[in-house]
Amino acid sequence: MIIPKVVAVHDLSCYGRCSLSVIIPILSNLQVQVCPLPTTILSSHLGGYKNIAAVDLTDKLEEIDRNWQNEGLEFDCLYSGYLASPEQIEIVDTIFKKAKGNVLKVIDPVMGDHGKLYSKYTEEMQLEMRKFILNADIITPNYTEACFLLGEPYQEVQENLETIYEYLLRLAAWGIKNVIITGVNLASGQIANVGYNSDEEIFFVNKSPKIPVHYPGTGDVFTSVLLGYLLLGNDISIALQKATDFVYKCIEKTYEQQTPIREGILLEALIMEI
Ligand code: PXL
Repeated sequence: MIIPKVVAVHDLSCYGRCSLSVIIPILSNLQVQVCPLPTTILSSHLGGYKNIAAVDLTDKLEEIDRNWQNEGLEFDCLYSGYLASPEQIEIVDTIFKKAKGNVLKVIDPVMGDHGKLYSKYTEEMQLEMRKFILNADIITPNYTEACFLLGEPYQEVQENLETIYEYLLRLAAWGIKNVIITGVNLASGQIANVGYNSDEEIFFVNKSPKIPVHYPGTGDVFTSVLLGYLLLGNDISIALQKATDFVYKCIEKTYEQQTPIREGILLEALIMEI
């Protein structure tokens, strides 16, 4: 039995169901081994809690990576998400660049949502992120992040997907094989996740009904499910459908329970349904 190994370069938010707290259980459940490379330990995620306690692990990233190399460890995939400073982006960029062989590189360029950058996200980090994503085989920006990467204005609602197709082609033209833009708000009242594979020159569109709530961590859930299905050998259209369906189910079931939004989706209740 071959279990794929993923290096997951993300923060550990200890409360609020995002980043490593959802990535590890989801990928494990899909029979993928997660080797966390934790960038920061935070008392919670940054979306709704005050006076967050943090341990910055920037200095440890290279040390952990060196140790793994000295041990001769090999991985099938590098997967990064929220990075907290330009230094972290630079270090992770070096780690991605020196990965040898057939290593799938997945970058979720976590920078913001709802038309705004996260409060700690500086102009410099945005520029670093633009360079860093050039390492990727797959990127999964949400619509807000796609706008920031391309320097385009944020629009609350899309009449159709023409603009999104254009954004996908522009990002793919940077040399990124698979680009997926998530959370596109359509005038029809639906939410779309839209992908493009530049090898086959095909678009993928998955739509789900819009539920009027935004839980933190759903981007991490989405990309983890997508990645798990890809590493199990599914093609991207199947993986995208699985990720879209699971995130929708999580939001729908969590919304029914009316739990605090900042606590994220009820992953424990739903994880067996991935
Ligand atoms: O889910 C993305 C994410 C990751 N890490 C931290 C966050 C967020 C989103 O708010 O605050 C620390």
